Amino acid sequence: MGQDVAPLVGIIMGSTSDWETMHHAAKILEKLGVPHETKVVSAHRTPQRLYDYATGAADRGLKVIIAGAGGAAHLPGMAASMTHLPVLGVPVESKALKGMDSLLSIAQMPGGIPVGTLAIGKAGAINAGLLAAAILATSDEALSERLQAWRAAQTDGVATDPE
Ligand code: RP5
Repeated sequence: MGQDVAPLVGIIMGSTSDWETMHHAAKILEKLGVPHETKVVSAHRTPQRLYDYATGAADRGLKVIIAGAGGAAHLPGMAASMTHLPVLGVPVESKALKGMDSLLSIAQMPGGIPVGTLAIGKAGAINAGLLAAAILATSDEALSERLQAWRAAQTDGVATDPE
């Protein structure tokens, strides 16, 4: 998004290697005209960066955080533990366990600190973007109309015949 627009959604990921998946969240937000930012923030390798990001997110004007990570994916849960903003977790497909490790790490939060967990990989990243937009659209009529138009176009794009 334009540099001069304050981001409403923060997309964070554990590694630059997650961008291949997480850019799908950014792409859908771009399409829907939702200002967002993207950062590499690792729970394991850059814990201080995570602390600073999560504790400062609300004060900087962010409304939703999308966090993608793979393997022992602590990023979404740790981020959620340090902010009251809604956190959407995207399990990135890992090499060893195809993302099942990421999915379970993100989904199995103990009661009290929720993370809205999406599907593994690209579908999860797209849906995290759509869900973030839907959350923001509850108090933004123009965005709500753009989101509804996007969904209607998707519906119109579904063929009736398989070939
Ligand atoms: C996690 O480890 C990241 O979220 C990434 O999915 C995974 C592998 O990271 P790299 O070794 O590719 O940097 O922390």
